[in-house]
Amino acid sequence: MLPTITAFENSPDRGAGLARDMRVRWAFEELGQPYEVRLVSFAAMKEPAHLALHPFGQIPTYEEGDLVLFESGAIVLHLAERHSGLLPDDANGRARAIAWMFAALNTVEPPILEFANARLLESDKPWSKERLPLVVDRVRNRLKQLSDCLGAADWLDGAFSAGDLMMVHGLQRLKPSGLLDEYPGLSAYIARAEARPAYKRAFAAQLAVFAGRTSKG
Ligand code: GTB
Repeated sequence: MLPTITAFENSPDRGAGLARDMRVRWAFEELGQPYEVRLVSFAAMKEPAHLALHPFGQIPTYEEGDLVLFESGAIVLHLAERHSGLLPDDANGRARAIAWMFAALNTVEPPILEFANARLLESDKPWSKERLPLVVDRVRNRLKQLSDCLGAADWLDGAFSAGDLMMVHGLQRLKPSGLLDEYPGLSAYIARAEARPAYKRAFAAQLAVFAGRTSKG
């Protein structure tokens, strides 16, 4: 039995690759491991069968035999630990790559999500205009720090790792805002990641879900 992940049946991003199944698909592709996808509707995600896999009723989930996982970071780490290709062999390099995964999830992504929510969900609030610049400043601060840290390197710490995978996918959420244009080093970093054959395969697979829906009308 192949491992099975869940993904949106009808992703609100219309196949832009921003939903978090994309991270897991990308990891599978980098590691050369086959997988299956079960598509779930928004309603099904809140049903007991899915809640038994994911306590918060979200995607992605991961099932492999007796093992059920949720949280994209935990799933990518699980895959990276079991197959070679996304974590360095040496113990210290491995620990640093995992630290970058946590940095992506805990330090860089939160202000990005706060910004996305402020734009999407709070723009009609009377206080929104006053708050938004503060939220944008927090994003800019992190992008500057990350850009300085990356410098002229291709990847965050040596070879491409699960840390880069998680970081790039978090940063991509900013694309529509234009903020990334202020950091050419980060834009080039994202472009390098998107040029990877594994990324392209994963992107095409999730886009096919959206294309399949639209061709059915
Ligand atoms: N911390 C969890 C993880 O990393 O796995 C977060 C999982 C999560 O946020 N899942 C979202 C979900 O299931 C989909 S990816 N939401 C449904 C719900 O909560 O009811 C987040 C996402 C959604 C949509 C876009 N988009 O349209 O651009 C981008 C990202």
